[in-house]
Amino acid sequence: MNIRQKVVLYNPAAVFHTMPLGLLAIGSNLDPARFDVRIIDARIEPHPLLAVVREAEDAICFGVTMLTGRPLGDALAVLRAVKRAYPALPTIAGGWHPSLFPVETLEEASIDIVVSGQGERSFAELVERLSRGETVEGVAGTIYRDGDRIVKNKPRALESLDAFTPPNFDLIPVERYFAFKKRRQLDYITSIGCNFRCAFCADPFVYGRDWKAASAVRLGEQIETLWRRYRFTDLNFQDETYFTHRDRVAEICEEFLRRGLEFTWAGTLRADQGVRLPDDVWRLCVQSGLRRVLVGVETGSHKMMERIRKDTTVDAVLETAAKCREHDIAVIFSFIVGFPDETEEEVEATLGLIKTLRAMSTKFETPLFYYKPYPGSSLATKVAEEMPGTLEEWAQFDYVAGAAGGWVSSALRRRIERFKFYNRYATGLEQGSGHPLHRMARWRISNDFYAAPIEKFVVQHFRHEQSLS
Ligand code: B12
Ligand code: SF4
Repeated sequence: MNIRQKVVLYNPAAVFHTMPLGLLAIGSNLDPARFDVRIIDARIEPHPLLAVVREAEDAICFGVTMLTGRPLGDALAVLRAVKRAYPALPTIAGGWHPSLFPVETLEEASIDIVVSGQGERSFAELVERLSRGETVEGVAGTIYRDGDRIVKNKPRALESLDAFTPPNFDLIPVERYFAFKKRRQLDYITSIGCNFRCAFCADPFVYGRDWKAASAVRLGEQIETLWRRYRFTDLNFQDETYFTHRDRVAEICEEFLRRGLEFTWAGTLRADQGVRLPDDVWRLCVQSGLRRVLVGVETGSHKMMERIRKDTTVDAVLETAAKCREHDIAVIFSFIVGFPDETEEEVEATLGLIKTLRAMSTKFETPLFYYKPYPGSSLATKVAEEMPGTLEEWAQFDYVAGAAGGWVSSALRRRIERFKFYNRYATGLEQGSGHPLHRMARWRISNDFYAAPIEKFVVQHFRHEQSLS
């Protein structure tokens, strides 16, 4: 007889096929001898709602991870269906949105418990309680509804990832993710939180500027096991700031090299970290397979960098860019525009920096996003009246279409939209560098001429696609 109790976890629909690392983390920290963890990911499952309702029938709880925006809307639809089918089944919400808004999340009748912040330990304790039919009173890191009351247990301090069982990728069909991604790329996370304080980012609110990481030797062991098992060819580190400790970065590279692991890898880098990284560590990174870094630049204006508390400089961005070019590393420099009170001059400084970076290397990409406010930050308080109030409204909050906030003038919005379009095609990555659209886009960007954007109308008419910016 199977005495393992079933725990069903759901990853809502979203763009891209990044592996569900949050659910893998919490699912892997339940005792496999006692709990049978089923992860259903709407991005790869043909009939996710049916699968959830079928699996949840004999489960002891149902957990959902929630990102703000469309994934939240999908999560709510599934939670409501599960609650309708099994009113007594405890439902748990975790991840970024519930961590930012635990009380508002619990106002939704189909959610019983919220796990705020790092989930491994809180979820394991919670499931223990539920498996014994006990209440969750006193389980740190959780907030729950008790009748009409919302009860907040004390928060849980962040723990090093070394304290947990590493993610068991057998809980998901890894080959199917490879197929959707069209490459044998494994996603992995080596640290949680971030020490910085950027005023537009969710991380400082959720993790209180704390940062905890797995040690290099342990990571080396885990990655070697996974590489031998899945033979991935690329490793995508999803850390907020992978390059936080340069010694750890160097040690991880040495682990990869010492173990003879052969794959490329990518990670997140702040511009100031790039400046501080010694040349021998840059070389070690490249030697161990570094192919690309993601640098959140956000703005080309010094004043705006200060207002958003980025704690770095435009010069640092350019210096890091020069180093990446020297070491032949690809970079995604991501930018944000449309901050409240951002002046035209500041926007122009951002567009100017994008042009400078793009001209430095064909391996540099420069996606541009519109600012979206989150409460708690000094920036968001300036546009408080435009912010959603309820869970339902947050679910409608459209990130993917990338609309500008109501505070951005229509003239500026038009300027940005046209710049984004031509900037994208000017790289030559979309159509190939000899294509007429590419040549036209380069000419427009170089001459700052965006009137009568016929190419834009034509492309948008024939191509309906979803992107994150
Ligand atoms: C991969 C990723 C995505 C993937 C999502 C993959 C998926 N699973 O569906 C994709 C590409 C779709 C995505 C999209 C976006 N993302 Co994103 N993304 C990430 C990223 C880089 C990694 C997430 C991850 O796997 N982390 C590793 C795991 C282990 O951590 P975790 O998910 O937080 O899980 C832990 C806890 O949260 C908790 N937990 C999580 N789920 C659950 C569930 C239960 C039941 C429990 C108990 C606990 C629990 O326990 C876990 C272990 O400790 C994070 C940054 C980061 N490092 O986390 C940003 C991040 C989550 N994204 C962010 C943003 C802003 C976006 C976009 C808006 C980007 C954009 N400009 O367009 C879009 C929005 C999506 C949309 N609305 O459609 C923000 C926060 C967004 C928010 N408030 O929800 C983050 C934090 C980045 C940042 N610092 O700004 N993203
Ligand atoms: S460095 Fe990145 S993760 Fe850290 S607070 Fe700033 S934007 Fe957020």
